[in-house]
Amino acid sequence: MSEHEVKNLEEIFDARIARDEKIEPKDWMPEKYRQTHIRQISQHAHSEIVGMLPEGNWITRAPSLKRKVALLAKIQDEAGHGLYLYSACETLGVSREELYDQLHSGKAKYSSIFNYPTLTWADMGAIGWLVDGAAIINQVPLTTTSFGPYARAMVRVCKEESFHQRQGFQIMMTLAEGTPEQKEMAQDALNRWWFPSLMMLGPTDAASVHTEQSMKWKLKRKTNDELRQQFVDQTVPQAHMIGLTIPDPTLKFNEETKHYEFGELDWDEFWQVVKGHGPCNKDRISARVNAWNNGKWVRDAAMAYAEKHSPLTPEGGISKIQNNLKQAI
Ligand code: BYC
Repeated sequence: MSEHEVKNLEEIFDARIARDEKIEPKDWMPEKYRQTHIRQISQHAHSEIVGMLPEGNWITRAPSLKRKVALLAKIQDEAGHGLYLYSACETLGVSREELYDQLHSGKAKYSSIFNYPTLTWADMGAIGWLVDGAAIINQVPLTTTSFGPYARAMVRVCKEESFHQRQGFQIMMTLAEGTPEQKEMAQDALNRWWFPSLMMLGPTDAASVHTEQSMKWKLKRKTNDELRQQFVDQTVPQAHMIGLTIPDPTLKFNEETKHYEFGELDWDEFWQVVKGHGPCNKDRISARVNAWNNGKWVRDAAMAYAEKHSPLTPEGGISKIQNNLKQAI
């Protein structure tokens, strides 16, 4: 393609973005747009799948059958989110195997938040309330993102995340209204998950390398700092409502701006975790790699079954059609 033709296509593409049209997989798109989407959507998919692990740790120790059923359902939802997102990513021309390989080899990132340990049952409440709460704030704007398959996946994901957030908040509320020990457990979980949840929304706008371009492409609709402020403004009153204290002595409500002001986050800790040196990074990756290796026989069996029953193979459909024909004659 000549330079002139590419420029022409770029102009058409930019005009479509300006008109808020959805870009679909077979449409022409700049290579950088495609690569940026593969990066973000695959990181998002990996986060959903790795995010099952900290909660999976508590399925066998949930305090009642009702709590166990709700937690199981939530974790299964996360698996579903991962699958929609991997499928959306595949429409951009990358294979599922490549994406898994990037995760297992440590090349791909996933959300920093899932590299922290889940020490008590209250952590299940804190994850639902804070982590899924932050995820909703991040993902609602993504329902109007410019790439069609990503936007559509986000609509369903956000509905399910709302249930997750409520089940988490309900766990925290029950603990906060319980015995002094239970309330202390809830407060301890809030103390440990508050700052990692704020950092989950990404580095400050000043340090964010992708925000400017992603906002132009309408991949991102809000900046990391805007999302973080929205999360703080929404969550602080919820903590007050259930009698818990946000572990930030500098936190204060600004009557003029109508926003909460909060303290500096520990960005060194954030980058350490992102680079693989958080408390659980190694455990998370080895759990995924083991699951992949141990699941090989299931994938092989599923492929053998599919081949046997495929209308395109002699053992499968064709012989079945022949048998049916013979019987009909
Ligand atoms: N952790 O330029 P920036 C869930 C990286 S799962 C690790 O601001 P961007 C759930 C970033 O990738 C929900 N890395 O990037 C599941 C970039 O590095 P690369 C997960 C991070 O993309 C189970 C560099 O830092 N949600 O809800 O413009 C149970 C510079 O950052 C993080 C999503 O994935 C991080 N936290 O903005 C419960 C949402 N933050 O790629 C719950 C979709 C940044 O250049 N993703 N980095 O090597 C996004 O919205 C955006 O990608 C982000 C970052 C806001 C996260």
